This record gives sequence, structure tokens and C-alpha cells, in this order.
Amino acid sequence: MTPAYRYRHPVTLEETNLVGNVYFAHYVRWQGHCRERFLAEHAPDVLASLTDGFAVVTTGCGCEYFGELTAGDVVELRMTLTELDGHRVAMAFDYYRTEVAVPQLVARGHQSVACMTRGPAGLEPVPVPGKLRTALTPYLKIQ
Ligand code: SSV
Repeated sequence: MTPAYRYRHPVTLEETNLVGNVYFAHYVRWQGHCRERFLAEHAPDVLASLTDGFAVVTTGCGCEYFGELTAGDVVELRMTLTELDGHRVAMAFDYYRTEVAVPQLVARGHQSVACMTRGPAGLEPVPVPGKLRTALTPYLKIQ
């Protein structure tokens, strides 16, 4: 089975709405936290290069919701690689409500990013850096 990169987040009251469940947009924010932690842990050089001309541009994202999360829950994002092609990378996210007898799949998301560099003519595509490619490949989901 493909290993997933796991990122855990305790849900806060600040993230819930009047009804008591998590506002939909936070799920996408957590995708951002998850990918940042991945870079920090597995490709720190790539994270550092983001302030030095290299750019990872988000080209798309989305989320489907199956269940609710409320303050006090701990959500675990399980991120896998679904595409690695030239300058493009795509990821899938399974969101599990944990700390219950059987972890519950509450949402599923996806996003795609493109590696770019800031040249004289603006942003230009560049191949996925070798160190990032190496860090990503163990997480490739074969479906
Ligand atoms: C400044 C900014 O916008 C940062 C973007 C960071 C993008 C990180 C992408 C990481 C992709 C990781 C994929 C892992 C798949 C298992």
C-alpha cells in the first residue's frame, strides 16, 4: 500500500461556525499546512528556495465533504502524490476524524501545483527540482 504523508491538526473553536461545525474553507487551509510540513520535513532546501526566485504556484484545489468536524476533534490529513509530470505535481488528501474507535473519512480533497521561476518575462515553468522529485516519489499512489 502507498504510504501517505500524515498531518494532524486539532480542530479549534476559531474554525467552527454558528452551527458548531468546521467552516468549509478551513479544509483547504489545512491542505496548505500539510504541504508546508511535508516540505519542511522532506525537502527543506525547496522550502528555503521559495524566498529565492523559485515558486510553487497553486493551479487548482478542491474538496468534497462527507461528514462533520467540530472543536475538539483531531483531523488527520493523509496526503498522497497522484501526478508528477514535468513541472506539475498533483496531490490527493483524505481527511480522517481520529481519536475515535474507527477513524472516519470526513472529506477528500485534491490540489495541483506547478514549479516556476521568476525570470525577466515573469513566471516561467521549470522542471520539478530533483530533491523534491526524490522526496515525492515514495508517496506516489498507483491506482
Ligand atoms: C509559498 C507557497 O505558496 C508555497 C507552496 C508550497 C507548495 C508545496 C507543495 C508540496 C507538495 C507536496 C506534495 C506531497 C505529496 C506526497
